[in-house]
Amino acid sequence: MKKTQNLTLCFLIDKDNICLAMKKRGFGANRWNGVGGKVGDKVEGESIEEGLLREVKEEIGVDLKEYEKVAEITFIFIDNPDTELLVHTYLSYKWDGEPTESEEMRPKWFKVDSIPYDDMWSDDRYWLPTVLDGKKIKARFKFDENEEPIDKEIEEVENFK
Ligand code: 6U4
Repeated sequence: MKKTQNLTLCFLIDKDNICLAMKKRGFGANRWNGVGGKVGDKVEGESIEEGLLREVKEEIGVDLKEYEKVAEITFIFIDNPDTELLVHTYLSYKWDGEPTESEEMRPKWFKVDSIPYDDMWSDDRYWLPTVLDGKKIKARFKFDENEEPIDKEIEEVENFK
């Protein structure tokens, strides 16, 4: 039976700057990424949005005030074919507080035209520019044992159901 694990991912945007965070430990360590994590793991029964707000606060210490869902991305790993990761991805333009380092993440602002794709998950270059351009997408990536995408599908959508 296929299992789906819901996760969240959020990028703060301030004019032409984007906040990325260096993952200091665990899954995806040593890469720049948005912030987020598993939904329902630490807090049973939480909604996707509750999970989003909780993880952003835990990882970089900010309270999101306005955010918009921009992507739903499914990741499948060839060595773990029975579990799909479903990553609910958001952009936020309004929050309280300053991004601050935690045990898990070290945030840093980058110009949107110099995003360090070589030091990020290898799928990001295929979809992040599109969502930063104001579009919404659904995508699906399959990774090989080296976490390189061997299959990708990306479609633009009007909205999410
Ligand atoms: P723990 O360590 O259990 O507290 P948690 O913060 O709940 O972990 P974690 O670290 O597994 O969850 O979250 C992974 C984060 O990485 C989520 O924000 C989703 C994101 N992510 C996973 N695969 C990704 C990929 N291929 N590309 C990408 N982000 C990915 O851009």
